[in-house]
Amino acid sequence: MVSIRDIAEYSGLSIGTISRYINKSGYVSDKSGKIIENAIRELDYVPNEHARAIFRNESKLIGVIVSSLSNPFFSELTMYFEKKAQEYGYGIILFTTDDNPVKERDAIISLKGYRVSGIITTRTQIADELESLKIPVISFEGGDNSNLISVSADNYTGGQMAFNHLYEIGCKNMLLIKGPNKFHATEMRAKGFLNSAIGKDVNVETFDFTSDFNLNYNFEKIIKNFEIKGYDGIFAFNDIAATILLSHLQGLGIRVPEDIKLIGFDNSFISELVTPKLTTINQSALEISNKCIELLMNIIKGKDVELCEHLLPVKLIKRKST
Ligand code: XLF
Repeated sequence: MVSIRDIAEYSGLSIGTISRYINKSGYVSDKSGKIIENAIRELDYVPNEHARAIFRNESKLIGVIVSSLSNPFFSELTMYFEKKAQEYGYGIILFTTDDNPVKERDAIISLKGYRVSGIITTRTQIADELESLKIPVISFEGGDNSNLISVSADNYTGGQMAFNHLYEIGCKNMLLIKGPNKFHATEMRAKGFLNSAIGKDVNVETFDFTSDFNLNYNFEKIIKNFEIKGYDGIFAFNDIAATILLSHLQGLGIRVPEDIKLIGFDNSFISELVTPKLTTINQSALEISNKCIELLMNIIKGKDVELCEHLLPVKLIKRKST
């Protein structure tokens, strides 16, 4: 392995000068810089990141903990986390948890071992433990009652938008497919939806969906209810739930939007791939990831960051399923 010592020998400059240049930790003249660049190229030198992390007690890495990559929203989010982190000269280390607190705890232990500079968590199940970490943490959908700095879409308004849209297009007998109780975001979407229905001439029923993405989910039970109760509009708590539902409805010969209107939440790429294209509430994975990384970088650089839930705007995207 080529080391700084080899670069020094090849270039005739001191190890101190080379180290200052590579670590950007002090003055090096332009002339020496060019000589060092040439030596690096010729010898194909790559800095030993492990050694640098140990020396600084910090790596140029950010730990990213996401629920699951099989949900397209989280894969988009992860892609943007990586892109934005790179703009600041950081890489990411990724862990997935399936929303399991034990896996999340294990991920944190590993990330501490890697000496990451900061951590971004999504839908954390261990907020109290994260609060006491000595590493900067930004929590996506961490909720408003933890002491973590969190970023979320404006889920409550999104729920209101979904209801208002179904109501305006004439739905009178609606079904809210609500996400798991443990997710703050889906609770807020459901609240916004249900509160908007108060005082209106509509029937709204709620179905508790216990997981995020599960192809083996018991749809039979829901579908039976459609036939009996004649729902005319459905709000599913995210796009992946909505699209799975769509395929089951179609399998049973129930037409969307003719028999039932369907709206999701996320505006992940899958919402445009299905037929009919899915009406949904946009929460921008790009804006969310940019905000998370910017806040994290500010904390890492010692700048003041407001300790609160940072809410990002949502938008109704009308497509063919309604
Ligand atoms: O936690 C919520 C539920 O699912 C998250 O924002 C998502 O919408 C992602 O699909």
